[in-house]
Amino acid sequence: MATAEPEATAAAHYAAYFRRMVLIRCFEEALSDLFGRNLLGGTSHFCIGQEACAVGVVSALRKTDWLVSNHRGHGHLLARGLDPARVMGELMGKITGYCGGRGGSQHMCSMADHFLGTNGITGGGLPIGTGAALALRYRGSDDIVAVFFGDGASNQGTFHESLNMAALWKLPVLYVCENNGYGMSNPVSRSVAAGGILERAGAYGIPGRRADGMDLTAVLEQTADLAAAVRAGAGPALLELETYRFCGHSKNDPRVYRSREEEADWQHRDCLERSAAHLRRLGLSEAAIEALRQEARQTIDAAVQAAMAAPCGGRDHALGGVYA
Ligand SMILES: Cc1ncc(C[n+]2csc(CCOP(=O)(O)OP(=O)(O)O)c2C)c(N)n1
Ligand SMILES: [Mg+2]
Repeated sequence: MATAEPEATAAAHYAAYFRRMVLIRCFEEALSDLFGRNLLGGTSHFCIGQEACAVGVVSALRKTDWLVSNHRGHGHLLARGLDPARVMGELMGKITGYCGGRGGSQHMCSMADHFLGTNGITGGGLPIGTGAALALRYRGSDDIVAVFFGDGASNQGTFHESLNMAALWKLPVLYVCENNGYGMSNPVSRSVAAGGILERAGAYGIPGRRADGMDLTAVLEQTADLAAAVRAGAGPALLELETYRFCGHSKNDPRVYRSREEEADWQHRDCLERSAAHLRRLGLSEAAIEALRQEARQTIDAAVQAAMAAPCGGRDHALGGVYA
């Protein structure tokens, strides 16, 4: 981070970030297990491998800054501090879920947490976040918006339209691309022209950075720098995070479009392992690190139990909030 912290404080902060990343991974592993046992229907997009992106970006922002997510959004929700039992409840269609179980994985929002929603439409969050930034400007707020999207979404028209307007109007929005190398089975090398996502921002005069999305410290630092400039009125910025999803695109993806060797290379860069090593350097014992992992696992176990025990809404509940 920009300001130097005393060592004990730095270790405590970093331990909290690490615990949050483990929490996200445990959540996704629990989901995978529930799907495997047919206790959950439909599908889901796991963010295993990308946890440092969610936790690094969200932790470097204020709690009052607004977030917009995409279809791979569980990490973003949990990084903001939403209750895992209620996120799980939403996935199970329970009334305890953040949208009463009506939205599920890809349509989950919490206005109280300044979270404007996950989104199943590729690139759909970009104009939402850009519009929210315009609204903040009208209100005279110094909060900003961060929009998460993928490399595939940068090929959508919404990406270009949003960046164009945000640049023209100098809107307080930070575009965060989690470049995990693929949009479904399509590699970036075959789908993204102009060099990369960062270069595309440059075409609109939008400044940005490219950072190692597997390195929590790098994500924290780059986000803090860019967010400070956006907040100060410099206009939009873009952060491209190089990352990888260790899992398939969604629940049933045999991953025939990439090699096991490539996956192993990225596994060696696992953000959880690297963060654990950093915690050791900061003086945490192996037992203390294991306790953080254990605590996260227990929280997720309890969240699954609570979500499973919660009721589903009836017919009237399902129609609640329908106005037309
Ligand atoms: C408008 C639209 N087109 C296609 C899809 C199908 N789809 C779902 S996810 C996805 C790939 C998105 O890739 P990327 O933006 O890189 O995100 P990632 O899945 O890699 O996190 C596609 C094409 C969709 N949901 N919406
Ligand atoms: Mg992608």
